[in-house]
Amino acid sequence: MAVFEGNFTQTESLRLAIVIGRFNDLITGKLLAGCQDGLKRHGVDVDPEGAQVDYVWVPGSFEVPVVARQLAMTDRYDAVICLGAVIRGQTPHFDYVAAEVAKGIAAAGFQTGVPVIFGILTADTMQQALERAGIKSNKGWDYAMNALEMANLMRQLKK
Ligand code: INI
Repeated sequence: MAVFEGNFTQTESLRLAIVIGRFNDLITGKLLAGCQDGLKRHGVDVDPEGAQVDYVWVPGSFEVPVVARQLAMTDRYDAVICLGAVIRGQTPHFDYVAAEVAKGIAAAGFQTGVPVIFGILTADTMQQALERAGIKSNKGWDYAMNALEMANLMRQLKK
């Protein structure tokens, strides 16, 4: 028998897609920068003109799942990373958006068999979101690592 675990070192042949919500782009832009930094420092060519990463911008987090599913269905990608920022306001809008995005991203991965990374930051305030998008740490880096680990793991499991 065996133990399977994804690594972060065999990255040169990976193909990734990153879907980014433009809503709260002060935050999502920083998440994207953290994500690219993590990928780059693990050997991934993050240049949009290069062969490894495609980028797709959508209006907001609510639109992320349908695009993530479409990308995953193409069979072109080892993982799809979803980046968004849902920040609680004065209305219940937050709850609707956050719940649907979480369900939709889970469904996109489950239906296609491609790892779809849940990089949607949910926060009560802009300050809280900023702290997780670069002021203290940058969750974008973690999402990059999650994608590399899952992409490598799935390749191992398919052999
Ligand atoms: N989209 C976000 O990504 N974050 C939010 O905090 C947010 N709020 O709170 O409204 C948000 N709304 C837009 C939504 O994602 C859709 O783009 C819009 O409803 C059109 O479908």
